[in-house]
Amino acid sequence: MFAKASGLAYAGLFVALSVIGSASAQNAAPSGGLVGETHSSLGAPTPWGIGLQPAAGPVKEAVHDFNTLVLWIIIAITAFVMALLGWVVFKYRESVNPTPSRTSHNTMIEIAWTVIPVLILVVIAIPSFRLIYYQDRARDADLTINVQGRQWYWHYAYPDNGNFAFDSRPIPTEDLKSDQLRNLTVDEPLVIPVGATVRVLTTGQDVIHSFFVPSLGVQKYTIPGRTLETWFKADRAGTFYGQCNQICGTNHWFMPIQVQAVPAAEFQAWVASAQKKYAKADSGEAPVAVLPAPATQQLAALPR
Ligand SMILES: [Cu+2]
Repeated sequence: MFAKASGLAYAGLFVALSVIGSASAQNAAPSGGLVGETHSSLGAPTPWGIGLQPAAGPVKEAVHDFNTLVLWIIIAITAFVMALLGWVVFKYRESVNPTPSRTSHNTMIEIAWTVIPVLILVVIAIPSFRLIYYQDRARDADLTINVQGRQWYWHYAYPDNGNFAFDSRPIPTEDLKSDQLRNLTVDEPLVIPVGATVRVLTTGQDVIHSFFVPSLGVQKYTIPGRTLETWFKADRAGTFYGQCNQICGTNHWFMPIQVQAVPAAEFQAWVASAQKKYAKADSGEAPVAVLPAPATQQLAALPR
């Protein structure tokens, strides 16, 4: 029985490896494309959506590739274990096998069920580390944006485009226009040029928040007293939504993120108007943290 079982284990590994092979082959082809290369791509959750949001840039495409690889490995392992269980239940049922074997050790099979999982983990670890280092730093960034998480709004600064800074808050439900998304559309979106490598430096003013935009493949904690780096690139124009995804206090829901990717000329025009409209980031006249009305009311109601 054990000789048979270990033969089966090797057969299972062979199946698993060939599945991994085909999953890697798929990686060579472009993946994670968005439906229609329209001028206004949308990165937002959809009702009954399954799986990851479509990719709007290279970082998210790499996330998709890694997710596909791990998914196929999970499918192979699950199918193999289920088949093995079914085989044992059927073949060694009491009616055909009344006196079970009393064997308690088999060196070969014990080595196999130790080494094979290790190999599977190595197969997962290599692309996993590659992805982490790919997301880690912006090489040859075209612009830098400072993102600061605050209780409870986002504070954005453009240090190399005139060093202006502004706050971003959601549009209250009662003021939403028909094309605006509840708890996602904000008053002052983060504007970026299409195709530019955007370096993001995150800090936290008060507690830990997290800057998370699924369709651009970016997620970074904003930690008080630390500066973390990551990057993203939108390879098409559009609106890409995200949210703070680190529970940061009573108005955590009040921190949606809206990234507006526009053509370079449009971005320059926006920068020119933003320099006039917003305060200098380090002038000492940066907007004072004024809590929006709902937040103020909720805070006042809290027991102290
Ligand atoms: Cu939060």
